[in-house]
Amino acid sequence: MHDRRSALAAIATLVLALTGCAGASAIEVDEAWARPTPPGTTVGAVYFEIRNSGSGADRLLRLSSTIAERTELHGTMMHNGMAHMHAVKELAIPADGSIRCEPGGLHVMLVGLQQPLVAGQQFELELEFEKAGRRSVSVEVRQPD
Ligand SMILES: [Cu+2]
Repeated sequence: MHDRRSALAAIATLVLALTGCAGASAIEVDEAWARPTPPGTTVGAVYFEIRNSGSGADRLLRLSSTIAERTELHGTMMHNGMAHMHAVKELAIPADGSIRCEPGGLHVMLVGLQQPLVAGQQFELELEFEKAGRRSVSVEVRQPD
């Protein structure tokens, strides 16, 4: 009985080691927040941090929300002293690393908001990763820190 248990434990350890070698990702999305929008505005921005504590890189492929017509990932580049936004098709999340979306940098753009974002509200944002699959996060509407 004892031998069998230790054999099972050895197999479990081996399986863990193998999946580690295959480069599993372990994704967490933290501190999701959005700035309140003035009335009449139909675009909003969402910020968060994506952490990958796994041994393999992952990629953010798609985003969606039910509160806007389109949910896009944008980057910000400075050109002649002006900030310009551009669409980012996919975002690599390095193994044992993190990506921060923050004002003036990477952000999620909500285009075609059905109603303004009001401080104190929350809404759901869905992220789809190549390896980690779908994650739903709750976004808090609040003023920047
Ligand atoms: Cu944008």
